[in-house]
Amino acid sequence: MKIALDLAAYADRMHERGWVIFEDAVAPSLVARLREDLEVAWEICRAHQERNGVATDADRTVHHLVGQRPSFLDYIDASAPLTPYLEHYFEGKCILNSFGGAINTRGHTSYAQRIHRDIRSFSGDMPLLLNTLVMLDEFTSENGATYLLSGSHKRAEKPDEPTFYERAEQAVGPAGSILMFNSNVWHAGGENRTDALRRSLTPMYCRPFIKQQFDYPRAVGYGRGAELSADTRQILGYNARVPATLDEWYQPPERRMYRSDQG
Ligand SMILES: O=C(O)CCC(=O)C(=O)O
Repeated sequence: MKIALDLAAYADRMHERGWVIFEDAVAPSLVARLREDLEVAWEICRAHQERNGVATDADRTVHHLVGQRPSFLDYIDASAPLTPYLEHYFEGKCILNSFGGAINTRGHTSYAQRIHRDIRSFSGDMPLLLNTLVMLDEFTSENGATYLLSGSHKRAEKPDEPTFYERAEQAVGPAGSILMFNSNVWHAGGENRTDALRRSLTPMYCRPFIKQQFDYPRAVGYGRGAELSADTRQILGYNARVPATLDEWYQPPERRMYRSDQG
């Protein structure tokens, strides 16, 4: 992964607008594998959604991809160059909060196309949650590039719909670009008015003391922690786990489930 934006410019944009795009960040070969695996993940998730009666309002959305197919874990590995940007935003370490995706198609809508933000409690200046969206196809105004209202991370109130669509900008970029935004920013997926797919991944990150939406270390396997890179182990949450037995609790600092450097 290559990130062309320097940290000072990133910090400035995140402060003022609340979002940035890292253009062409993900290698085309990995983008191609992620696209293929997204289709497989859709079949897997769809079967669960249908079995449990929650297959509405979903327009081919998928959830908790790490562990479903190898390329999703490879993305976490490849995204080590994001760490300085993530740590700058969080003023310290962070972990993966969720890792979903979507295959947006003409004529279908999903919950992500309503004006929303992904943190239920406005957190103001306290960085708790951060969205990313990996463009697996080129994002254009025609295929539904995400709308974001710049600066809206500084206000608690939801903008009304006319104001939002009058002022919001669309995050356009070539396939392989990463949109990153403060989770307090009001945003909405756009409508795909083309016959081509608009595919995305949406890894979200949080401070390590916040509960993950899925227990990624358990899903990947506690036993596999040692074979992962230090960055991947950190991001998946291996350093911020909850002990479930006294044996897991009573451990020397280097083997604790929740490490002292996690905030
Ligand atoms: O699909 C999009 O463009 C927006 C995704 C979104 O709203 C989200 O990840 O919260």
